[in-house]
Amino acid sequence: MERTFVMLKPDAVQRGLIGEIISRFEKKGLKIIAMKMLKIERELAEKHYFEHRGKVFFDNLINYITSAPVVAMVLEGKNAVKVVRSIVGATNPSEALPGTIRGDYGMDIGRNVIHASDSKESAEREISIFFKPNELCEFKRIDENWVYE
Ligand code: D4T
Repeated sequence: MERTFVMLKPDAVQRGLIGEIISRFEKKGLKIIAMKMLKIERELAEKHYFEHRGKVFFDNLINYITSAPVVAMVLEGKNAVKVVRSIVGATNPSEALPGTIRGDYGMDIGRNVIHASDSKESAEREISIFFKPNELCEFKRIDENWVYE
């Protein structure tokens, strides 16, 4: 089983999309093993997006992500990183396919609703930034034998 990090961005929270988005992951069969709502401090935002430091959109990205609360979570499942990225859709919502979260709920790259880790390594790094090890819950979901062969 693999773990990935997902964050519902301030626009998702402000637009009342938390439940809709979480339910897509639950129905798919992904297991939520950690979740919290928080207002991201600038320092944390800059750490999370360190790879974009110096780019033209960096300041706007940090202002946006720190502007209102977010919902951070860890999802677990077979090939979770890849599966979640495909549910999330392309970075730019105007190019994201209908049926994906960004394709269904977004219009602008600077308001793209959700973040999901793009590799196993990023997932591990991002999970450790947002969660302490004892905040990750190990449990068996009752439907696991019906989700997996
Ligand atoms: P995140 O990291 O938010 O899940 O997005 P992606 O993984 O899909 O895309 P990314 O890292 O390339 O971009 C991070 C973040 O920056 C915003 N952005 C990106 C932007 O405002 N303008 C741009 O030109 C790009 C490339 C959107 C997502």
